[in-house]
Amino acid sequence: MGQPVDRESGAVPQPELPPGQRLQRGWPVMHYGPVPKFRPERWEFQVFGATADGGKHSWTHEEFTALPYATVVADLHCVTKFSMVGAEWGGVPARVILEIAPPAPAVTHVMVWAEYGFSSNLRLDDFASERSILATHKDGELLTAEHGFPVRLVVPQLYAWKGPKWVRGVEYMTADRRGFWEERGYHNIGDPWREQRYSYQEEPGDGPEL
Ligand SMILES: Nc1nc2c(c(=O)[nH]1)N[C@H]1C(S)=C(S)[C@@H](COP(=O)(O)O)O[C@H]1N2
Ligand SMILES: [Mo]
Repeated sequence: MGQPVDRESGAVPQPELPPGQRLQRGWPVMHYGPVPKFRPERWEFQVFGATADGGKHSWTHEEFTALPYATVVADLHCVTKFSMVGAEWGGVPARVILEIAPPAPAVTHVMVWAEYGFSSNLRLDDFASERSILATHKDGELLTAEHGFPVRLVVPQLYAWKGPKWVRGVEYMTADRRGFWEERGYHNIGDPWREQRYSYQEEPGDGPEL
């Protein structure tokens, strides 16, 4: 059984994409700056900021990869308009981190930090969503260096820049603050289904003053 083909047009139906996106074959590499070199002995994953116990939590690479593992099938939507669909991401659900290193009750947002100071801010609810995952694998294989090894965040309901590659930590915040691209003209929330691409589209309440 192949894909169903529309008899009149001969077209293969496309998976449903957010407005303005087009399907990309293969998997492009897209990021700002160089690909960091992974040094396991220096790597740790940290949770800090407004934690419930006031302390900082950290895991070595070995500890991080021993955390509960799950898979999520999700698409990547780049704001430059390509989408990569149907990937199976494997890794540590963001919810696991929120359970083992809980935020203080006043936390509303998180800043996800990556190598070289790259960052992206998310509403706590987006980070905490069921399908948000700190991925170590794609389609059953370890991520490659250029796609974010050892860990990248995937938040299926947001544009892909909201998912840093080479993640090193999560900062719990009691007020919103803009991350790297959010300070540079991209939308503070970044919902692809609402085409929230650029900060000039923001409405009052969508983000901190620019
Ligand atoms: N650390 C880091 N992560 C990043 C970026 C970046 O510049 N730095 N770019 C984002 C953007 S814009 C996209 S589209 C996706 C691309 O992921 P890919 O290269 O695996 O396709 O990574 C995101 N994660
Ligand atoms: Mo992107």
